[in-house]
Amino acid sequence: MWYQPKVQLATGRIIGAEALIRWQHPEMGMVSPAVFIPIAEESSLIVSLGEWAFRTACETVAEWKRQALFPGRIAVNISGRQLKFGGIAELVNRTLSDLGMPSDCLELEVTESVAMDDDSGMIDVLYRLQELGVYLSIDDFGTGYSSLSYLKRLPVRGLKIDRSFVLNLHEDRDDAAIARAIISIAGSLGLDLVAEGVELEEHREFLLRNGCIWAQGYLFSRPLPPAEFEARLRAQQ
Ligand code: G
Ligand code: G
Ligand code: MN
Ligand code: NA
Repeated sequence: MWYQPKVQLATGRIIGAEALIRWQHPEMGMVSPAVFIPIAEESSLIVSLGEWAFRTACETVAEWKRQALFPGRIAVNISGRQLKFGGIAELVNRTLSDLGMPSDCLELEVTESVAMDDDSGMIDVLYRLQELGVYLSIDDFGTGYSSLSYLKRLPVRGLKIDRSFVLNLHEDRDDAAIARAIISIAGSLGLDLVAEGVELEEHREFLLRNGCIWAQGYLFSRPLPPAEFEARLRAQQ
């Protein structure tokens, strides 16, 4: 598992992290999760892989918390199949109690298409997670085909503006308008907002000027192996 800082846009200060799975293959080199997660999702492998990813991220962050190094929440990506069939609430409950980690240290990111799945079993799982005190956020916000009504229906606390809207917002009027609209939706609904894919100073300035407070992206840091992430945490103590 690697870790990408989530930062305060105004200062660059780390306020949390997203855990991202990595596969160093002996012959193929680094294989992207964009390649192997969809394949794992075709079978029940996603459940054991997801459990490993979740547990590893929580163990690492619990240790950083013990050393008072890590602020805020660790965000873990959860796929639709994991939510539906993975016994996620039990996994969360068991892992947090094993590690003595409070549930407000944990965030789960689910994509918009997963959150919109009308399956009532899915809705129940999200409410069970909320009851456990887990923070839920919508990943890649704006890319699913959304009616927005699901935001009222589900126990969602935060949104992540998809990086496809951030990439050109300094030179594309439509992307700029979409980004402003998402900032406004989050504000009106009382949801937290993180902008993804912040790569340029122009992105940072635009987002700050338009009221976005938190971000993630290469301008601040790429995803880092745990030792490098830990060094960043120590450097900002
Ligand atoms: O980190 P990277 O950009 O390579 O990730 C590509 C995709 O893989 C992203 O959509 C990301 O959400 C997903 N991903 C990364 N790590 C995990 C993980 O631990 N579990 C799941 N389900 N998806 C992940
Ligand atoms: O789908 P999800 O948001 O979980 O995907 C996160 C992925 O986005 C991570 O795998 C990470 O490698 C990638 N990522 C993070 N920051 C940036 C960025 O600034 N630019 C680009 N192109 N990708 C990024
Ligand atoms: Mn994510
Ligand atoms: Na995303």
